[in-house]
Amino acid sequence: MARRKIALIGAGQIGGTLALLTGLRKLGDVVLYDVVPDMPQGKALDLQHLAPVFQCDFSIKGTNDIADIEGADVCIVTSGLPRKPGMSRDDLVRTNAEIVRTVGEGIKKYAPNSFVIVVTNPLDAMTWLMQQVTGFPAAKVAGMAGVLDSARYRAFLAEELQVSVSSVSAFVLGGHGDDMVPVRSFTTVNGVPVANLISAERLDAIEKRVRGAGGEIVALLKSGSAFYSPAASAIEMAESYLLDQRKVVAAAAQCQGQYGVTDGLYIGVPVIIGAGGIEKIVEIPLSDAEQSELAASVERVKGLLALCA
Ligand code: TXD
Repeated sequence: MARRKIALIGAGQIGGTLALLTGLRKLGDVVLYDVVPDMPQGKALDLQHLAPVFQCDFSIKGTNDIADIEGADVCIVTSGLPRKPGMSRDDLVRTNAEIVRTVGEGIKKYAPNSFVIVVTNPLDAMTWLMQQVTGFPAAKVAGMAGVLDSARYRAFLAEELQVSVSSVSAFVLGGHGDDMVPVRSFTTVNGVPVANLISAERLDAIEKRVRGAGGEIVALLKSGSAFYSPAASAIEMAESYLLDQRKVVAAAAQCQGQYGVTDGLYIGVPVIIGAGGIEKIVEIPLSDAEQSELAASVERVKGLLALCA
């Protein structure tokens, strides 16, 4: 059986890390595309030299021609500008909307059967725009943010309790913004509700840090934003699709009434990802507070869509 083909649209900090992780996880062959002349070719050559060291057989092509993504099974889109200190994710909307519109046309033309994972911020609006531009079925266009935000929640809880990260299960839903919704009522440590293990005050502080975790990294890096954990999170979604793992993760998916969200809006919800893409949106009972926080997050995302038109 031929190796699968993964197209990475954007070869910057996250794109380059995606290429590395795709090779190490042996997910398939890689096309690394960017508009910066020669840069993706340089990163691809570097990764080709890595392959023998880690004994991972995969081909990788760096290119400035989007036609080279022809026939890709998965497209992971990171093309766009990252935040600078003091900027919100939403400040990127106009610039990145133009970029996403351009690459979306290329994906529609050259990879019409691919599963598209959008990473570019503002995430929920860019994922909605990608689905609009490609016209792909909603199940084949998803946004990566919930896996990352949930991982941040899990990491902080594991640190607080001094337990293995693999023992912590968490959901962070809603838009990928400061109003994201850590769902405390469904966050557990090996099945034990986290509220039974950590005080409400500490959980409030941890959840505040989760919402601000992206900005905390931007402030420390001074230029650029997080890239290792976003790349790893997108790889988990791609792997669940390519290997039909049917993992239940938080991801930006198109809602048609679920969680009271209608008119095809993309927002972070629990989903099953398998060979069909977003196989199902899983509806979990939220507390009144969690539901109203989600509704507020939805309103913010709606406001961004108007700026994408
Ligand atoms: O959880 C999440 N979804 C977020 C997403 C987590 C962290 C970063 N988030 C966003 O991802 C960030 O705000 C940006 O919008 C994207 C990509 O972040 P990255 O750190 O990888 O940015 P870089 O290093 O600037 O890389 C972006 C690349 C860069 O090399 C540009 O030349 C390229 O995108 N680019 C393009 N490639 C192809 N086609 C076009 N039109 C294009 N325009 C820019």
